[in-house]
Amino acid sequence: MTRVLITRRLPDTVLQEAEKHFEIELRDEAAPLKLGQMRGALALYDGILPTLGDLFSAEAFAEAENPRCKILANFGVGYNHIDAEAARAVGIAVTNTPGAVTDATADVAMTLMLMSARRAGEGERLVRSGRWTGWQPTQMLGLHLSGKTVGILGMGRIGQAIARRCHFGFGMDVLYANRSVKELDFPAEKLSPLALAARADVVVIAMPGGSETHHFVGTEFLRAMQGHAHLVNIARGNIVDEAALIRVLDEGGIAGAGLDVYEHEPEVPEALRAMENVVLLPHLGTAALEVREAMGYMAVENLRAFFAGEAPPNLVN
Ligand code: 8YV
Repeated sequence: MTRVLITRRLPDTVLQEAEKHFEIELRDEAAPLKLGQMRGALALYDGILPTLGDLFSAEAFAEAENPRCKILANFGVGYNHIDAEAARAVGIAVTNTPGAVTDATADVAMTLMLMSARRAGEGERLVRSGRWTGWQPTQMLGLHLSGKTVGILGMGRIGQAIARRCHFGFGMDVLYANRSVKELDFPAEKLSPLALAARADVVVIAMPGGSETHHFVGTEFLRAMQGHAHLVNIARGNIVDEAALIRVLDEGGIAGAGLDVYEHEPEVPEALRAMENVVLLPHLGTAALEVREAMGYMAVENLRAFFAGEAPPNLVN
């Protein structure tokens, strides 16, 4: 029987589905796999279903010559924690779960956009503190989103879902920066990242993580943004140079930020946590039961197809 390691507790329905096809080993621990455990797992299991945090770097594969493991079926669309090329070099396929995460992640982008622009986190803290003294005509005025301009970095599935919400739901103009021009079913203007930064009232990061986009949003980009503008990141933390973000927020270079992801999760710099104009969520992008189930089913289907000798639907390497 094919042995598969699942590195974290997934919804029961997903585990039941996986058990129909494989002999499952469920690692029921909160912490991601450590390097030694990864190397052991590559030797012991035919397939692994890893999650965010399981850092399969080139080092993890370095000692694996012809490993027993032939596939890493990642739970999630972002697989920048897996060195897919190093995996391929030792004969391991890598798959992900695109599509399943799109709408939920776009919804969290809108949540952060609204919370940051309309100062919802700050307002909630005021009420909770018991220090709210009552409605005032000029109290806690935020940025009105209707008719404003959103600039989206990365116009893949999630970027497009965010753009649709902004355009059809909020009547916003859409700018985007992307390597290629996209055929879109809504109006949107493609610009260079810096031109986008200068014109957008809200910038949303929706590009893939990884070494190519490391610190893509740094001092130059942030200083190009308008003083009343907000930054939202639902992609990967290290796309933003967090130290630069703190500096530019401190200088008043932008009005606020809404973040779901961080450079060194779960560490969030004290300076960010202390800022009233920053909304901080604990990587909630796909955190809804049916979404996690859909992601799990996709990962299991990738494993099933692979071991049945078919091409896994979401092969990335
Ligand atoms: C997932 C994500 O929850 O799909 C992704 O890339 O960032 C998340 O929302 C996470 O990756 C689970 O492994």
